[in-house]
Amino acid sequence: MEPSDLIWMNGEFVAWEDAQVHVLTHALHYGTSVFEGVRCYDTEIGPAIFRHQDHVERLYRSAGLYYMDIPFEREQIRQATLETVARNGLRSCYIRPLVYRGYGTMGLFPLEAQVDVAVAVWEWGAYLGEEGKRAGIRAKVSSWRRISPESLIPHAKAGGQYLNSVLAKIETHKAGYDEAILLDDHGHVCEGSGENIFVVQDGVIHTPPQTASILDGVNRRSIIQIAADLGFTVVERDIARAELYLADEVFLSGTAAELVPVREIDDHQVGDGRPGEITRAVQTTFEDALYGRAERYRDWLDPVPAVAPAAPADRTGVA
Ligand code: PPE
Repeated sequence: MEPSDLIWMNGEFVAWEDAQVHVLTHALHYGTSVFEGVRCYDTEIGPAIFRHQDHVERLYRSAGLYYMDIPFEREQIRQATLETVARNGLRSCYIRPLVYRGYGTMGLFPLEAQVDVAVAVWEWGAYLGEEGKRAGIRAKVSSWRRISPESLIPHAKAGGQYLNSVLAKIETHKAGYDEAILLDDHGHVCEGSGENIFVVQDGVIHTPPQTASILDGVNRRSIIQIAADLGFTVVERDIARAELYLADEVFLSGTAAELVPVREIDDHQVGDGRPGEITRAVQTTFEDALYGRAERYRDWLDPVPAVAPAAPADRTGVA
């Protein structure tokens, strides 16, 4: 990864290499953390964070689902994030807000373990490759099912839950594919290891519903809105595995990945093996929204104020 200069930790800026935790940090042992993945783009109106408030909101909801009280207000986290991007002198970057149970308490009863917060930013290119975004990727349906709502909370973006994605990712990587598609515990199509999924058939866009153990993706919502604005019909419904193979077009969406066409699934070519027309149309408008080229979606951008990069350990004034 590409280190930047400063990381915000519990209200202070610390040097990248000093942003450390104790080995007995609760979250390291039990996965008791929640996080976000957010991106800042060098847009038409300057550096701006895409759907920032929506990500902050989901962070608080994920924390709440695991009974974690974040010791900062939403607006403090938002300001800290804007300042972290600005002070690192970055015009575009990936942003990782992290809330985790810290050092001082061991054992599975976590409510007395302190809750720490960090925001890190760094330059991170196309998650599934530039070529993947352009020409499409090859996916495999994982033998691992997506975490069930009977055991965990698919709607929470929680650290420990990602062991499920990690297993699926390793399996598909070893088998020579670019990405995993997970089914839910009923065998319906759920999502990628770190992306939501869309399936186009006969001109209609389908995506699994909230009840299919998905993470409620911020980009999923953006794509549903953009597709509707472009005049396409979007239907949220259960999708059978075979529909992946029979689809005209399939694509994935996520903050890290952005919008990525899928050209092959389990060695079945999707459509003619090239990104389809609907995928292209939605991708173009989506990227216009990310880069501030589409007036209509300017509300989705949270501009980063100009701040001179500063030395480590300066107080932010928001703690
Ligand atoms: N499902 C999962 C399981 C998921 O992790 C993500 C984001 C999504 C769907 C899409 O959500 P959204 O980004 O709000 O549209 N995955 C994040 C983490 C990736 C990582 O490797 O770390 C991301 O894209 O930032």
